[in-house]
Amino acid sequence: MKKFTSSFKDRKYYNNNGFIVFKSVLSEKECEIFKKEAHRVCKKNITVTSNIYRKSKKFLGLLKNKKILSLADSLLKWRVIPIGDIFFFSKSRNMKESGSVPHQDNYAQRAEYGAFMACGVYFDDALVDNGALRVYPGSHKLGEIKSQPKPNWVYDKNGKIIKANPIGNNTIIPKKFKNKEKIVELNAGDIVFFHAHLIHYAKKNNSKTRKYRRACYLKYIKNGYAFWPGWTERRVLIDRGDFNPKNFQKSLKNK
Ligand SMILES: O=C(O)CCC(=O)C(=O)O
Repeated sequence: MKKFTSSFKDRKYYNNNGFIVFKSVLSEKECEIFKKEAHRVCKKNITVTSNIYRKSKKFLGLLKNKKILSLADSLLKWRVIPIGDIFFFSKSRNMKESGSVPHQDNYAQRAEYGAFMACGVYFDDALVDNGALRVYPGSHKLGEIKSQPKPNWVYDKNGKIIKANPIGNNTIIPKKFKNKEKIVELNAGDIVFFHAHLIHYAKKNNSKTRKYRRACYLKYIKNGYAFWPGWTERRVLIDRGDFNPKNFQKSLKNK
């Protein structure tokens, strides 16, 4: 069976570039199940949906997926804890979605440099045509960059989300990174980890042939690190469900 841990080479790549792709982590069948589930829980409200795990046990399970957690732990060389997610339908020409603008995720949930990481899980192929993710390799090394934030969502008077604005805080791309943009094309089942300070964005899906670019971004914090949960999404620590108190007792006895 394929081993799902990051190697020394993977860590080196992630530390240098601020992101890394792992191919075929989910099967085609798993992707189909997650797509169906997203449509079931969101019904006709096809827009960017944060914390979809609060509506769905399947997505809660995705945050605790053993392969993803093992890759994440080994990449940061630290136990990571899930704190939330954000699901994108990226439906072609959808009026309720607007893609995203360049941003560093550390504006929406904040933590010490290097303590927080996102994991994009792709359920459809994501190519230039339907708005693949774009990153600025190495930009995470700059730390926090100036931005011009705007609200991510438009609400009705009852507080219900009507549509998503371009997601992100409009990071001002530093001059030396302006021509460094890299398009990360992915296939269904691939995942991409990225550092909380990596500048990234994705254009709106305007494809004539690819109806969706469904992806869920899982958010992880290093165990024991404090974080600010964000005003709108109010992230919380989520139990991974893989802590065995018996093993913990044993490890104390062996000390
Ligand atoms: O896939 C997208 O549309 C962009 C997602 C993104 O930038 C994010 O969740 O931080």
